[in-house]
Amino acid sequence: MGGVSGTEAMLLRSLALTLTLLMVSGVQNNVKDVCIGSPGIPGTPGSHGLPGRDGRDGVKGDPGPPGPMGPPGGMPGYPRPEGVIGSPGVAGECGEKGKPGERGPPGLPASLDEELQTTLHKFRHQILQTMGVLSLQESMLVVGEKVFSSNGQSVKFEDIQELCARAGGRIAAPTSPEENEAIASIVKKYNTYAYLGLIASPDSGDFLYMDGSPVNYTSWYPGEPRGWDKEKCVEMYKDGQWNDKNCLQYRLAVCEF
Ligand code: MAN
Ligand code: CA
Repeated sequence: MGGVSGTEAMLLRSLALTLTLLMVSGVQNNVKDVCIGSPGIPGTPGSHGLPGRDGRDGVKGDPGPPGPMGPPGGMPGYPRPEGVIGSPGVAGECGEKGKPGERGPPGLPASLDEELQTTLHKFRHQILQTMGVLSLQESMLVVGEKVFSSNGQSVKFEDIQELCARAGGRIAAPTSPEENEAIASIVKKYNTYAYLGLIASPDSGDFLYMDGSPVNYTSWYPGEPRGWDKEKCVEMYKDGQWNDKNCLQYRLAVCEF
């Protein structure tokens, strides 16, 4: 029995190996390190670790700015609802006058146009009726081509001109003894002097008709005109004689047509 069997030898070798390994790996049970020297220099920092895991989702951000306009050719949108119809606009300016039309077909000679003859007869009859009434009332005096009339009003020279023009005539101006007598009869009837349609020329002082032509007939009262540049108008006395007079008196309005 003094020898070591094979099995025992094997166990012993295993134990020795285990102890050797334990000693080499530095693991020692119940063994306390006892350091005698000064502490060593710290080692160099280790290299960066691996990136960490993604974090959790953040809160929702603000809406971004509108994007650029897309290319043309998109789908048409829905039509908008119709609004109330507005009031019509102001009429435009008149256009230019058109060209005259073509010449019409030839008509009948007036003497053979029965409709025209009937109309003319009717007109003549109506005009004679009207003139008969006005003459009877002494509202009008016919002398040749002219008709004289007054409404009995006395106004200034300029107002007589306006009054006669509005009636379609002009202030009465005698161009003959007959016309002068007709106007004088109206002056007598209303017992009021009348202004005549004559005015002194600003240049010469000569008396002119309202159209600027020189008088071809006069009936001055003896010694008149003598108003020089002060009396530019002409009044008719009741005997039919004339006096130059300022234009601002109230005188009978006698018109001729
Ligand atoms: C007044 C005015 C004049 C006129 C003289 C005549 O002075 O009527 O026009 O010439 O009388 O005496
Ligand atoms: Ca005078």
